[in-house]
Amino acid sequence: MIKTQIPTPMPGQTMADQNPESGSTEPGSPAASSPEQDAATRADTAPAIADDETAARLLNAAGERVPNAELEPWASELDAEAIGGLYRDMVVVRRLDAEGIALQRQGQLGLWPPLLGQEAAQIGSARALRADDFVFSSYREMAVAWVRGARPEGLTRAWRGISASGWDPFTVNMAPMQVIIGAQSLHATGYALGIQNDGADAVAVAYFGDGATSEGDVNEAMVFAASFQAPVIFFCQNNHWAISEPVGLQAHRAISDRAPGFGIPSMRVDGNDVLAVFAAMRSALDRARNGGGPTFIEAVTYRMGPHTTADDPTRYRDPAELELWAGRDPIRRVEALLRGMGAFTPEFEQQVADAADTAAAELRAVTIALKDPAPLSVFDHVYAEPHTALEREREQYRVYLEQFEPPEGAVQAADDAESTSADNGGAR
Ligand SMILES: Cc1ncc(C[n+]2csc(CCOP(=O)(O)OP(=O)(O)O)c2C)c(N)n1
Ligand SMILES: [Mg+2]
Repeated sequence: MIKTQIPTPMPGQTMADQNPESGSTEPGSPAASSPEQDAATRADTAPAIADDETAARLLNAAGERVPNAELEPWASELDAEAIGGLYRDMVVVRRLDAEGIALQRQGQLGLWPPLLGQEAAQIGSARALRADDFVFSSYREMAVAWVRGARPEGLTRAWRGISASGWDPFTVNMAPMQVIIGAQSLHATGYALGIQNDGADAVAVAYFGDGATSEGDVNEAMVFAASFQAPVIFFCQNNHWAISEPVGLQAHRAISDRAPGFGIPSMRVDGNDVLAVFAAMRSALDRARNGGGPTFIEAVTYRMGPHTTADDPTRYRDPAELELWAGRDPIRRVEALLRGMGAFTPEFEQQVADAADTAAAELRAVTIALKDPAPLSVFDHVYAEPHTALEREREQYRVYLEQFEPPEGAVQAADDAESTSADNGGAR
């Protein structure tokens, strides 16, 4: 499944520059070019960005089933109805994602991290989980939160800047999204050790990106997970970019190659194939539930949009890449499969379109209706127990705020926000 790649030049280097005698071309050194030129060079030198040959799959880009003895047993329960459900989920979250971008552009959200192109990786993996499994994600797993049961306002609360989490972690069994790259892999491993100590058969799952695999946290989590055979799955969505850094800069071999070095079995699957992702996840879950310890899954996918709405990928990536990956669209291939099975009827298509429109309209309505919290409530949720330093800071801030006229409607909004926060249980 895994292919070795020839070391490629670092950004700003040519192959000749890899010779130490040829002098320094470190990015940022006097000889380095402008950021735009650096970005162009990176895209030119990134290895095998188009190469997904080594990823295991059950469904190719044309929507044809392909045999895979390792994955097939784990996808056997996916009949036409179940595949239709995965298709519906993917269409709905793509629509929610588009709505999230629109809401940000209209000033209703501060930021939005699009998942366009990663629907199969997120839906296939999340649908494989049980309700008592526990997810620790990054900021990009809106579709996972949706599947876990976070409802529309939960997807936007944090991006509107009014709450640290959109959902109650213990209702949906998913921790608040993590923005510190890779940190959630440690949280997941710790939680998995708790499951182990309880003698339960639930599994913890850490979702992170290709870039995160270069962080100490992810590597430390893998050491720990392997040492204690923790029931944790490291689910890496290799979307080929860490903001503007191509994956080839940090990974001169497949990312999934790293895990065996820690003693963790790994799989490299086509992340745009929802069936393969589901099967890989099911197989890893089975191992973890039965005392077989951790698994690392690399889902090879592609971030079709910007890193976030604050990013402009046209500054650093080649449009030809997008074209290539548009041809590997995760949703279109399932549509083709369902058509072949005679299950893509006009009624089904209409039901899915209606479900997507309803979800998006609800997301818009509930987001716009979200009230700002009272400014002083920021002190309520930082520490579990109050303490004098916190009280002092709160008082100082209260006096500071008193200097200003409250904006029109602010008092009412603050009162409402307090009750909303309380109604929302742990979602603070
Ligand atoms: C510890 C840490 N370092 C740097 C950042 C800034 N940062 C935010 S997103 C990101 C790239 C992450 O890329 P990847 O792990 O591939 O995830 P993706 O955004 O592609 O889903 C970086 C470096 C951060 N949030 N946390
Ligand atoms: Mg990435």
